[in-house]
Amino acid sequence: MAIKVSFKYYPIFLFIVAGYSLYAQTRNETPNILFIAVDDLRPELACYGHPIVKSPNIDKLAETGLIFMNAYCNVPVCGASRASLLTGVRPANNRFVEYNTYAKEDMPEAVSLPEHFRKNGYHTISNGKVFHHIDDIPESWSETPWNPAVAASSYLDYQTHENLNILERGISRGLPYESADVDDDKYFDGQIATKTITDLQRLKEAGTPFFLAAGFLKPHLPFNAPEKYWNLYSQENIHLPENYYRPENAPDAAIHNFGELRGYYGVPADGPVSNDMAIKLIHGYYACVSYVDAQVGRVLEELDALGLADNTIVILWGDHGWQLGEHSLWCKHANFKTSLHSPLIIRAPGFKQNQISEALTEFVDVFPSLCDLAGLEKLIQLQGESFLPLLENPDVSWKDAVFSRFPLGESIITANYIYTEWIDKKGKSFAEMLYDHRIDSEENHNIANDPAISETIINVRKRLHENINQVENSIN
Ligand SMILES: [Ca+2]
Repeated sequence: MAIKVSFKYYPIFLFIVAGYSLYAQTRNETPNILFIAVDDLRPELACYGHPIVKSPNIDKLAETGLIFMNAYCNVPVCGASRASLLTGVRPANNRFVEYNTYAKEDMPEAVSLPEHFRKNGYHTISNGKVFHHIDDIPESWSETPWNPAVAASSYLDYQTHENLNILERGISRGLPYESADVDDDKYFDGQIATKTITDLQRLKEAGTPFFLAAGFLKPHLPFNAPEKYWNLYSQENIHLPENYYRPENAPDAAIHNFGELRGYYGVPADGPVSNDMAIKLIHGYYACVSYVDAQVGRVLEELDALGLADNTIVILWGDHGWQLGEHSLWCKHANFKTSLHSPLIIRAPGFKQNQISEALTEFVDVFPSLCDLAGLEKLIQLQGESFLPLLENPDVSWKDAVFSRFPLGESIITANYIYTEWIDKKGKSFAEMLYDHRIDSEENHNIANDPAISETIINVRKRLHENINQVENSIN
């Protein structure tokens, strides 16, 4: 596999790796990894500047670590994004494309991130949704992966009579949300937190280094959460996005019919959802974010209580963004920033607290970064760059661009622009869009056809195609 690696940051990188290795040797400890994935979580968090959402526990993690303000997923759909992040390999035309991707099928030779740690003496555990499929790359785990949704043969997890009655009528899905007066552990994510806490206690006793993954299932649809989290928000403070419309000059390829949402009871088969339902969807998303935040808090509290926090790297990520009505869209599967921009927060022992980085990072960077932090060899398959230098100095000069794709749309994100070109299977370009984030951060005006910026288009397209060629050429 021929991967072209940029050595632009190599000297500073070597310096930091040497420094960190010395630090690790001084401590004579191998860091544990607490790996927290949150399904469909976009940066709808107070620590990312959201004015309403209550996320005190993830905010606290950010305050004690480093928050990446400009992290992007490499493909905005569950299975493919997870397969890419967990192998450190970029998605391509025929690799990591769909929601139901199996990493082991698309890339049988790949070694997964937890597998690499396991082979280096770590005890690795998978709770909840980590890979999209619980049996993907089974060599990853020291214990049989556990997911309460798989055990229940359903991710729906409804608790209210209203939704259970809908299912009893033979309808495959209930409403896209519910508020139930139940304890946290009645829903799956509470159970995932409880299992993870029990594992932490067990791992503390065992004393071996661990890679413990907790994959929370919300805020994925349906937006089911205990009532107390709905009650954190007053519906009168929840509004449709200002750009609840299709962007000016956006190509048809940019817009989809949010089929994932339409599978739920009460959602019209075509056309927009009612404004009442739109507000409830946003309210439900917020409630689920706060519910998951509380579960993350329970796990982090236990990490502290057990005295493990000082020697455990904590990383939290959402697998892609989500459209909460922006551009008239719901769900993911789009090439707008709202579908690609994702939370990424890391806390590593020995590094400064309360750090904020505006650097462009992408999910393929996670695997090599954790290798560096744990002092493990970086595998030749890895296509991202370790962001260890950003932990040392969040303002260091960094990547000039990151890349995402779905499914025929190839996107490049730079400091100023996001550009997407749709290319059919024969290599023919058939649509494009460009937004200038300096003057149009919400991406409401596609200016790809504006002659005044034709030179910009040429430059970003050239850079995008360099990456596409590099990725496609990396496939055996
Ligand atoms: Ca997802």
